[in-house]
Amino acid sequence: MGKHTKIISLLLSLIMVLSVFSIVPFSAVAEEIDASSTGARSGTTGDCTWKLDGTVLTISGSGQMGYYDDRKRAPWGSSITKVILTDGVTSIGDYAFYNSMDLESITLPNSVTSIGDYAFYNSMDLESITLPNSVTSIGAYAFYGCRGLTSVTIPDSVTSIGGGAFAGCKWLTSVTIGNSVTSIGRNAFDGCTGLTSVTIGNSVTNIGESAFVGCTGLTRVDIPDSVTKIDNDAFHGCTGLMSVNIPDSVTDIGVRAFVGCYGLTSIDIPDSVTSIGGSAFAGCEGLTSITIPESVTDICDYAFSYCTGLTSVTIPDSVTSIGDKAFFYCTGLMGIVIPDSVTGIGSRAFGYYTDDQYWFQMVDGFTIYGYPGTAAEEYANDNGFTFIIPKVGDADGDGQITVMDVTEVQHYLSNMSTQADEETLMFADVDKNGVLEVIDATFILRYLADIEIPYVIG
Ligand SMILES: [Ca+2]
Ligand SMILES: [Ca+2]
Repeated sequence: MGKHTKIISLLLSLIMVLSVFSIVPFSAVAEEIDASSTGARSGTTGDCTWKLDGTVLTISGSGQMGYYDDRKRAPWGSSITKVILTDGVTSIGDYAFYNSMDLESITLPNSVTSIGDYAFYNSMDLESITLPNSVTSIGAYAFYGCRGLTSVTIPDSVTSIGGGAFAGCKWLTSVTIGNSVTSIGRNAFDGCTGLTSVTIGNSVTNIGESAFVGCTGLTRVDIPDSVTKIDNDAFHGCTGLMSVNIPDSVTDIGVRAFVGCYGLTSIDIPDSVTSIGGSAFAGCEGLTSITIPESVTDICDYAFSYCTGLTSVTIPDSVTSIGDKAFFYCTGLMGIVIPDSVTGIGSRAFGYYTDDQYWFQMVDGFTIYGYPGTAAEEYANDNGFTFIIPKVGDADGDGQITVMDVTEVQHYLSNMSTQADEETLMFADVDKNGVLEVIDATFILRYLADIEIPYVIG
């Protein structure tokens, strides 16, 4: 068949399809497209009135619109393309434009203070919306599935963003959250895969549960210092996230808060954080070192599991418990220093991974540094790991003071690669000033030459 023959036969079949439809009376089609179940073209809604002109809906009056729900839908139906709200209307009712997939434009007057739950649910043709500076609340699922929206500015008047408010807005690339919002509801931006930029206002205290889950396009987030809680799953699966700051106002990092953020290469946990939730950083393969702040007492189960890039972990003596599999499958980690404050170590907390057949395997050569009679020694003995008591001056952590330790310090100071991680190297901080310097190496050399030094080595 030639190219033209193909086009002609396509046209013919189209005409046939059209002729089938032309049998149906036009008025019936029109009714199905335009009007509501009642067929009404105008009426009242709450304190206001509404009128349909073709597919253009005008709502006027002063006061609130009516509220609708799953069973009682708005009388104007869902085939509208444009909405005009006149000044004086104070709310957009729940379910007002639910599933209005053809809605392309709406203008909100400065009198609107609230946007109801599910108000624009699935209005996927809506490409932009300007929220006036009178809006104080955005309801749950208000803009759920509005795939046409590319950017949203939440004005400073808004104090709350409901759960799921912008979930599934796939083409949303930028969001600015105003300075009066105190709480970002759960799943508020769930699955906004196109989101690359988010600005969080400085009144937000809680980043809600699953607020940014699956926002794979996010590369950077600045959390303002008003935030005290990063809730469970807040940034779960934000695989593109390369930079996030946790300000020192944050006390809680929820369960799975950053799980699977494998683009993160570093994270500073401030010393305001008291609790690191289970699996909080699990699967953050890009992290190379972690310093647990002195404020943390519990490292929960799986907190840093599957962080395969980790080579150095610093645990302060505020920590009393390390949960089950807290550092499981951290195959880059060759050793860990456990302070004597730790009284409980969970099952396979560190030094283990699973092979292709899902059998537990021990990380070859994994060494535990700790003190006699502690949970660390018990864990090492129970699992058969090498256990070494830290010695001052033992930079390579092999349990002996030799000239190799001096070399190790010198390598570190000249930015050459070292055998030991930074945590172990700090055993060579002879003068205990928290910094590894030439003088520390000198003290070790003098010790080896039996020259008296003002510090204890070994
Ligand atoms: Ca040594
Ligand atoms: Ca020093």
